[in-house]
Amino acid sequence: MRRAVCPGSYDPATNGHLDIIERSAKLFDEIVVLVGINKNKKGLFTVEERLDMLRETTAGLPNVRVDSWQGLTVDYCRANDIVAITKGLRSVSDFDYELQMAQMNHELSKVETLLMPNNPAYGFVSSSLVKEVATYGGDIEHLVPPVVFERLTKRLREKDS
Ligand code: COD
Repeated sequence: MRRAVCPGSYDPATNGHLDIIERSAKLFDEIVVLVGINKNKKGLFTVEERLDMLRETTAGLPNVRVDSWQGLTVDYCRANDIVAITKGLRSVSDFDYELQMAQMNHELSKVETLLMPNNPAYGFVSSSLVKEVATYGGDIEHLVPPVVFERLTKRLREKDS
């Protein structure tokens, strides 16, 4: 079985993430959507909440599962017999950063990285911009999965009250 991971913070997942997950799922027998735990960065959503939203969002993709990990992505790959990391590329600045990480990860573990050009419909979408726009009442419903829209709206309302 050939497995790959789609790592990210997913705070929260967007339709840009989902596009990369769906396309990755067509290329491998199994995809693990991996939420990276960063103890130094407090997200808007807890890791459990992110996993929950990702589970609901990917429920229709039978070869996709969801997990979390604190540490190097390549260590997760080694421990779980995973041969590749898949990432989306939105811009030249993404490319510079992702290329360096891909080379480091290969050096550390021989795990390959697949860099996929993003769907242009979501080229401007990031978790942080979605949160910022939603905070000021902008419409982001078409940019995120339905469960994310629902929980993001609720979370921002709770923060306001
Ligand atoms: N369209 C297409 N792809 C997208 C979009 C979009 N609109 N938005 C995001 N993506 C893709 C990108 O490939 C991005 O890399 C990935 O989704 C994740 O994005 P985020 O914003 O959720 O996550 P990041 O960039 O904060 O994730 C960082 C990781 C957790 C992947 C990274 O820090 C990591 O691998 N950490 C573990 C420690 C480690 O191994 N470090 C690397 C050492 S070389």
